[in-house]
Amino acid sequence: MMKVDLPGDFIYGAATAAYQVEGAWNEEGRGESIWDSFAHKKGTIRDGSTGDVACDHYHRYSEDVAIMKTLNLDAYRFSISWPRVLPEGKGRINHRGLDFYKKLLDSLLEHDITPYVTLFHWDLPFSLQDTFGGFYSRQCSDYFADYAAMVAKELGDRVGNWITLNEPQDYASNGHFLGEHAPGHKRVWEYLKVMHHLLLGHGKAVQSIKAVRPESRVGITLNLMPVHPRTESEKDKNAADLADQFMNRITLDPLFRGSYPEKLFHTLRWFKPKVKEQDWEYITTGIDFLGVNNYTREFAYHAWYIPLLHTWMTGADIAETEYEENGRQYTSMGWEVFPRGMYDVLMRLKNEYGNPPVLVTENGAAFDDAPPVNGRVPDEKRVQFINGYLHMIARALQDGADVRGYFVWSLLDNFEWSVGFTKRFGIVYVNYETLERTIKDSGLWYMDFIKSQKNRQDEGGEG
Ligand code: IFM
Repeated sequence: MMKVDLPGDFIYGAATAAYQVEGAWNEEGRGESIWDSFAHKKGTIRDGSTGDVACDHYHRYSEDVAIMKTLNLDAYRFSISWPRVLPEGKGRINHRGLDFYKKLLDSLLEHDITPYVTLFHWDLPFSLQDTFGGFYSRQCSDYFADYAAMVAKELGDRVGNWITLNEPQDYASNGHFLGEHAPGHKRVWEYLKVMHHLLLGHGKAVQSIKAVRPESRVGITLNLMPVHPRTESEKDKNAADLADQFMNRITLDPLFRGSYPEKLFHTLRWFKPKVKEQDWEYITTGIDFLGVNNYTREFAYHAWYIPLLHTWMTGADIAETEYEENGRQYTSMGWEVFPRGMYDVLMRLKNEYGNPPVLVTENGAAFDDAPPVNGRVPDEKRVQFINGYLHMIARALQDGADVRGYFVWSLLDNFEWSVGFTKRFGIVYVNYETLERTIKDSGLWYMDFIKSQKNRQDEGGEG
């Protein structure tokens, strides 16, 4: 096990998202989301499952908060289901939905666990999709900002840290380009427009939250990963550069530089969004922290039909099981375990994007866990995974990156989007029949790790 030393004020957390854990999909006034309608359609989810019940976190949140306390977590990142609080996406407020979040927040605060609240983790109110085309329409950015302001007003006495969007690039590409996620569109022409409207919505939301709660800290979470050429050929290098623009710079450049990556916009020039001068004022609104989700790296290669294509396109083809190939370990998503990628992403932010304060808002792995035996779930590979990535975070910190915290994905095994319950990312095992929770060995390891980091600091050994 690699030794990891992190700073005294480093934040240790775990993350989830509403549709993946809450369940209670049609209870107490919740409206329908695009994920409800998508998952209810035959053939969309690998195991035919839905998030109707998921982990039943909606009814079992007290038990889950108690688990977080046992794990010594400082913080919990979760998301608000937009249609639970605004069933039509705008206008009428569902106070019973807000009450759920108030109870969850009160319980966290009583246990001294700091909430980090994501406002949009992909479960768009169905009615906004149906009526306006969702984020394909510019209007949606205003509805998002209004929703953010309403939630900040209602919950801002309990929440100091907001994350506007989770992984906008993933939402736009999987939902509107590949059609693997809700709303299930395979429409290449929607990708850049949806991206732009999401980023615009983010900027407007930062401003609307600050207008209501000036003291709040607001950030955005991006999925970032190194993209390497598959070979050293010029063609593959060009493909890697373009793929990097498609996956990483599509969000980083607008947020931190006030521009879109040129080569990508040239390649997709027929599908460019309408960008107004004023949009940049919103999009570049200062953030208090950047959320980074990193799991793996990508390889890119040239293809004659569209040089943009690379292994990411086969992401639709998620593996059946974990495996090893050429000395490399792959998770059961088929994602290469590549801790060095975390270091590279963090150093890139330092060197190329002004070294923003970073929270690693997601990192973790799906492995083929067996059900508990005598209350134990041995998941050594996940322990190695988390330890390896934390080690790289510590290295990036030593080399000057400004990393403030780490949230493991995920607290619980949960509904993994298009592959349903076939993948387990949790540090806590969930039996989907009984909904019983069992802390896996990785959870016990994380619990001890957090404690030992804090003990070291108490003993004055920090640094
Ligand atoms: O489960 C997802 C999460 O919702 C967003 N980031 C990646 C995770 C693993 O695929």
